Amino acid sequence: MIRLIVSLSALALAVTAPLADPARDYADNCQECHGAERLGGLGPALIPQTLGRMRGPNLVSVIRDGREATQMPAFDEILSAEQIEALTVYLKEPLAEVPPWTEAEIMASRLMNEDYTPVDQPTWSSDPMNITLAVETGDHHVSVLDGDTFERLDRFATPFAVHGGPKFSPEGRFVFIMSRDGWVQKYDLYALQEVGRIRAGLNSRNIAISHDGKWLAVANYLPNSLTILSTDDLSVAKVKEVKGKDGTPSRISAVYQAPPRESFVLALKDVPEIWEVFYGKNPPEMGFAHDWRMEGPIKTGDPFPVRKITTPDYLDDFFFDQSYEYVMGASRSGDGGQVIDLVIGQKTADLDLPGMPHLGSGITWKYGDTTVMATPHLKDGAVTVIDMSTWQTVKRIETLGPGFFMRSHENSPYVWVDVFFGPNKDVMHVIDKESLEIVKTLRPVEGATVAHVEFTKDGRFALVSVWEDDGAVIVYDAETLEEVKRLPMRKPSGKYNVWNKITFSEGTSH
Ligand code: DHE
Repeated sequence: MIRLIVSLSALALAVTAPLADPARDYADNCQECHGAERLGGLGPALIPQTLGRMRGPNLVSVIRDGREATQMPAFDEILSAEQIEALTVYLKEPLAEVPPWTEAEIMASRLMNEDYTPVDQPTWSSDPMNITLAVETGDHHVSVLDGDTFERLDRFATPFAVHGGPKFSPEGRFVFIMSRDGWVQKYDLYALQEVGRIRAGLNSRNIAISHDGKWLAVANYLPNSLTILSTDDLSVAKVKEVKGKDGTPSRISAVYQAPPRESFVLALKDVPEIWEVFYGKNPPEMGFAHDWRMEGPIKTGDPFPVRKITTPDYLDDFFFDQSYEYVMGASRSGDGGQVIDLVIGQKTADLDLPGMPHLGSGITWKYGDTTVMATPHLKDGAVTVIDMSTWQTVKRIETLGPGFFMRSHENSPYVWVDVFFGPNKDVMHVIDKESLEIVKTLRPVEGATVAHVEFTKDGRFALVSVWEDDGAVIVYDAETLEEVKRLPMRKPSGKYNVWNKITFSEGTSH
C-alpha cells in the first residue's frame, strides 16, 4: 500500500511538474530584457563569451533569487529547479550564428541623454584633479569621490559588468567606462551627468583614449573588431575587422594608447601579431617607414592605418616602458616573456617571467640609477622585479599567494600588491621600493577579498577595496600605513584618480 502511494505521487509529480524546455522558458521569461538572440538589451548578453566567468551555481542562484539592486527578478516561483538548471545549460551553448555588429548596428544602439546639460565649470567645489572614481561591481555603479575629504559627490549607474580602467579625457573632465557587453558610457564629471552611451561591440575587453582625447578605441572579442569612436558624440569613426596577415580572424585581448607614437597598440588573442593603429601622424612621419616591408600593406587614405608586427609567440598581456618604444609581453604558456621594440618591429629580449605574470597591472619606479618594473603572478605567490635597462630579473619577491593588482605613487616609498587568489585573499602586502622587502602585511577584514589600490593625487593616501558585496573602500595613510577612514561600498573593484591617470603616474596602470 505504502509503495503504491509513493508511486502514485511520483506519477502525479511527473504529470504536473513542467518539463524543462529551456528555449521556451527563455522566450517566455528572459528575452524581453536579454534579447531574442541572447545578445542583450536592458539586461546583459547571455552567451558563453559573457557568461564564461559566471560559474554554474552562481548562474542558478541569479535566475532563482534575482540580482539585488538590478532589474533582474527572482524566478523561483515561476521556474522549477529542473527548468532553471536546464536554462543554465542552454545559456552556456554557443550561438549558431553571431549577428552582424557593424557601424549601422552600433550607431543604432547609441543613446544620448536628452536631459544632459553641459556646464562651463564643475558644479562642485572639490579639487577637480583629485577626483577619484570607485567602480562598485556589486550593483553596477560608480562613486565619484572628493580625493581630499572622501565625500561622495555622486553615485551613478553604469552598464552591466564594467571591466578595465575607465579612461579620462586629457583635461580630466569626461570619463569613459566600458562593460563586458560592449557598452561604452560617457560621463561628465563637471556636470555629474551621463552624456550618453553606445554599444561598440557585443563582447568587449577594454578601451583606450587617444592622447589628444579625440578618439576612443574599443577592443572587441565579439565580433573580431576594433571600434573607434569619436569621443565628442560617441559616433562611430571606424570599425576595423581584425584578421592576421594570413587572414585568420582574431579577438583583441586589449588595446592601449601609445601617446608619443600617436597610435593605439593592440594585443591579439588568436594570431601571433601585435597591431599598431595610427590616428595621428602618418606612419612614415614616425621615422620607421624603412621597416614597412615586414608588415602588412598600409591602405592609403585610411585615417587609421594599421601596422601588423609578427611576434614569435602569442602575446596577449602587455606592459610598455615610459617611452612607449618597448612592449613587454607575457607568453601564452605562462613560462616567459618577450620584449618587442616597436620602432624596429622586432623582438629584442627574452624575459625570465614564470608563473603567468599579469603585465597589464605592472608598475615602474626609479631604483638606484635604473628603472625597474614589477608585476604580480597569476599562477604563483610572487612578484617579479625586472631592470628595464638590461631586462634582467632583479628579484623575485615571495608573497602569500597569486596577486592581481599593484600600485604605487611617485611620492610613496612603498608598492602595494594584493593576494587575490587562495586562502590569503584577505591580505595586502606593502613592499619597500628600495629594499624590495615586504615591510607590512595588512589584513583589514578577516576572510574578505582585499584588492586593488589607488593613491590620491599627492600620494598621501592609499585607497584599498574590500571586494565584497557589503564591502568598503578603506583609506590608509600611505606613510604610516594606518587606517584613516572606511567608506561602505557594494563590491568595489578598481579606483581611479584623475591626476594619476591623466599625468601617466609611473605607479599606476594606463
Ligand atoms: Fe581584468 C584591467 C584582462 C579578469 C578586474 N584586465 C584589465 C586589463 C586587461 C585585463 C587586459 C587592462 C585593461 C584596461 O584597464 O584598459 N582581466 C583580464 C583578463 O584577461 C582576465 C584574467 C580574464 C577575463 O575574463 O577577462 C581578467 N579582471 C578580471 C577579473 O576577474 C577582475 C578581477 C574582476 C572583473 O571585474 O572582471 C578584473 N581588470 C579588472 C580591473 C581592471 C582590469 C578592476 C583595471 C585595473 C586598473 O587599475 O587599471
